[in-house]
Amino acid sequence: MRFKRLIGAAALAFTALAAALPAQAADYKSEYKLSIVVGTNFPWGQGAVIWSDLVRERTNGRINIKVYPGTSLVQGDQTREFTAIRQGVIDMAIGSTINWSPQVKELNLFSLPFLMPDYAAIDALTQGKVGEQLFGILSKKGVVPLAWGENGYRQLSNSAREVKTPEDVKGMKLRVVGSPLYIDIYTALGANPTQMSWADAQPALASGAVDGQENPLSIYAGAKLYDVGQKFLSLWNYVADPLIFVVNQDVWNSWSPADQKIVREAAIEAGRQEIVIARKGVTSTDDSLLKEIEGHGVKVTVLSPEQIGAFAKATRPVFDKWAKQIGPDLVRQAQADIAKR
Ligand code: X2X
Repeated sequence: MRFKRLIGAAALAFTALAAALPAQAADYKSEYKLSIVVGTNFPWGQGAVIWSDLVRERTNGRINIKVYPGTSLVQGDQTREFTAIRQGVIDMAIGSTINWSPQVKELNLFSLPFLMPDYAAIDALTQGKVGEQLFGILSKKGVVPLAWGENGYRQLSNSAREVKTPEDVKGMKLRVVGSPLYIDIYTALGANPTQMSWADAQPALASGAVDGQENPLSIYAGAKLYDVGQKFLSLWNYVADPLIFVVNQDVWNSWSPADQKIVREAAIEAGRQEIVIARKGVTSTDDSLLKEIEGHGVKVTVLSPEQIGAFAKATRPVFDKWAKQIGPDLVRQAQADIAKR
């Protein structure tokens, strides 16, 4: 009897131990869903591939990431991506600040027209105090921010005419992204902006339902927008959207500290590499992507500082209105860090 009880106790203890020991591994999912907006042939998507490959290798497959392009986990509606990450419908993502700005108003900072005149200005924000503050804000919203990447400076294309002055965009029907700030910018310029997802934008451009759009050159070229009549391209660097690597908070908590470290370091490494890829071919020392675009019969217009000044002046009220909503202190910090870059 006593013996039996002993055996019973031992069996119980063993079961408890068995349950406790592999608990951590058992909590791991067989697949982690990583959301991005475009495909893996774009710099953005390459960043996702680099991140997931590094993590898979370094965790010996414990963390197996699958990339879901086209924001397919939210049926292409990229403005719902952030909410889906918080809710755990999406485990991890590399997201554009623009797409998450409806839920995180401070991310509109990067969309303030003509705030960041060059790459050093973008870096001064993402790699400095502003970046830290934004990561702090994200951390309180159910996601763990890990690293910065870049979609790029957004340039304006259209099928109708060369754009050099605000006058030129008057009445133009333009597809814009998911922050109301963009509606304000193009309304201030006298254009006719309409908000739609990237998935809807491409057929709308092809059918001529809209005249133009704005996107980084890597997206313009990767999606072959020159083949859907977008033959006029104005380079004006008016805004740029950084990308942010994040993991859902609960998913993050389910990983061992050692695995968390691997995922974080891999994100930082992938982010660095992705930024290099995103900036390739669009600088004065390497303009190969621009040349490729021109090769498709596109009229590329590089706006002069004076021409850019006219657009900055016309959109200044939008800047001021949104600076208040974003937070005047954060905007002042950004301007100070850009000034001393
Ligand atoms: O929708 C866009 O324009 C894109 C692909 O650049 C973003 O996701 C912000």
